[in-house]
Amino acid sequence: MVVETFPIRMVESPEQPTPSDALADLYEGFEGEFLIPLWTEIGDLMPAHPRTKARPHLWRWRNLIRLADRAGELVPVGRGGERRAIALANPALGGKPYATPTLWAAIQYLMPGEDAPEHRHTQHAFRFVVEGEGVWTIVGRDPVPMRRGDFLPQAGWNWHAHHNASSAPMAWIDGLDIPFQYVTESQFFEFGRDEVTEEEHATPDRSRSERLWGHPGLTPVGVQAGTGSPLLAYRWVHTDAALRDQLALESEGFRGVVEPGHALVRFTNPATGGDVLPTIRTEMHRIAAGRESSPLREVGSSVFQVFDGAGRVTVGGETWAVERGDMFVVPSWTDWSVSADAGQDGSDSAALDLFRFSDAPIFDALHLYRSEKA
Ligand code: GTQ
Ligand code: FE2
Repeated sequence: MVVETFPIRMVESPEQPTPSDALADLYEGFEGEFLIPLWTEIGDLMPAHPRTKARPHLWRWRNLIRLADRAGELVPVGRGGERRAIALANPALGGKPYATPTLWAAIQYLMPGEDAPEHRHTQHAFRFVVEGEGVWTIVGRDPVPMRRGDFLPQAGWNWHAHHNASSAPMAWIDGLDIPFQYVTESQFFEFGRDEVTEEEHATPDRSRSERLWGHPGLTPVGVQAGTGSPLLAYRWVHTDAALRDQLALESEGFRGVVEPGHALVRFTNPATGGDVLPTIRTEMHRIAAGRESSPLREVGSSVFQVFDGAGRVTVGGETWAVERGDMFVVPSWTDWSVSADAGQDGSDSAALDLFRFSDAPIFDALHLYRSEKA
């Protein structure tokens, strides 16, 4: 039988006991009994502030979409693999398909006429569309159209399938709390029906969920909302108008933005006003042309996707010029800031729009969230 041993470090240092044969014996005794002392581990276990294992990293959309297109040609989608989804793997997380220690981010791809089969899982999920249209995600038998700029949350344990009803391939991004549920060992998964009905292949312009829950400030009385947002699509027209109004109010001299030149909206659950998903916070940022956000560090990790415009992003020691579709990671307690390129004519059509998702609700719920101006 192979007994795993824990390497307990005996080192020469003012904070450590003086190395000796007797100390080596003691440490061997610990190892034999599967015991580890705090004093050799404390620096790593209990640092003064979060020390992330993840690394800032940027994925270029042109590369993501090129490789997803190729996967569309070579890789079938169906039962077993479930989804033609390709995960962003943080280069510092040991080859795991994790964008951050808690978050999964992937590009998913469906060919014309294809179906991704029905299933459900405890992992909370969402879709965000940076370009294209033609896929309906069918959530609890409600077909929900997906188009550029739309944000579509799917709280855990809802049945869902995807159907491309158009004659062109479509790509979008998925965000899930797969790594968080993996490390906390809380996942469940079930296969659904192998095929959804013809009725569910319907292509309505709006989902039933939007007809119930998609009217600002109006809650349908007598309708039960489950876990996470009952509204299954947040449409770009609304998000865009909210951001435009914030910046317009600011330019008119009224209070309207989180900081000068930076409009910010959070996607919220209309039944509670809280985050759309129990473990994932999602936001849309708009940085006016030529403006920048102030550097910030926060507990928890985020993934961003550039929705529109061009600018510069600084995360930790890295700076990148970014454009539409590019995705990047901000690890925990890592300084980040963004700036929008100056517009040709000074018009705000050159604003930088950034979709962001993070694990903040987890830390909020546990009273662990902190932020600091860098
Ligand atoms: O679309 O249902 O990227 O279950 C990962 C797991 C997408 C999905 C992913 C999933 C899905
Ligand atoms: Fe899924």
